[in-house]
Amino acid sequence: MNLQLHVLIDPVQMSRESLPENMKQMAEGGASVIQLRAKSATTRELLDYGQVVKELCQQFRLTFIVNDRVDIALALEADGVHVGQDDMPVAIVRKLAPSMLVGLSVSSLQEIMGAKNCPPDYFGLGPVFATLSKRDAGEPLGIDHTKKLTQVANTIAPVVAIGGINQNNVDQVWRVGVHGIAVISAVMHAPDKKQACEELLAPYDGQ
Ligand code: TZP
Ligand code: MG
Repeated sequence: MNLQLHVLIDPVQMSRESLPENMKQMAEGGASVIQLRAKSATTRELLDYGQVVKELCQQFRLTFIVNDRVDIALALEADGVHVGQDDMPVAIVRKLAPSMLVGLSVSSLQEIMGAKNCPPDYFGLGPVFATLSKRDAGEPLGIDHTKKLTQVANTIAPVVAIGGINQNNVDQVWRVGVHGIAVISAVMHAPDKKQACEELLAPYDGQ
């Protein structure tokens, strides 16, 4: 699975009408995963918007992951689901959705070690830097701590870094040995989504 660049999208920041062009641009720019993360959407909105996202992911060969909601991921036949520490445990997701990729958010050594017995397919580790996109994201880890946690976490599951990552600081993030990065604002706020993705991937040396 290509974990390099996850873009998290929602119907507020990316209207349904704009999805075809925006997702085409993101795919051309090198995005590999689209995660549907819509905290304020109703179940029906998630299903309707998610169906469009899913079809475009198939068209542009992007991996489609749903945040939080195993039921929505199953209903949409998504490629995966991303859960947090307060969501359904990975072991239960595996039982309900055995063929689905599972991502798990972690932000401490304790949370990383807690995943050892039933590892996810990848970790979402962060927030690396301060972020305005998630109110309860907690204190930024900073680059040095991110590096230490990444080294441990990578022995359990590949790490995807998240939180405040943008075109100006992404080179530091790639240098700590992560397998991928996940962003919201660095792509949502960029007028040219293809260029935004290309710039995030430019310092990646494939190590
Ligand atoms: N989890 C940790 S930080 C974050 C999430 C979902 C938000 C990332 O958004 P941004 O705009 O890339 O900082
Ligand atoms: Mg969650």
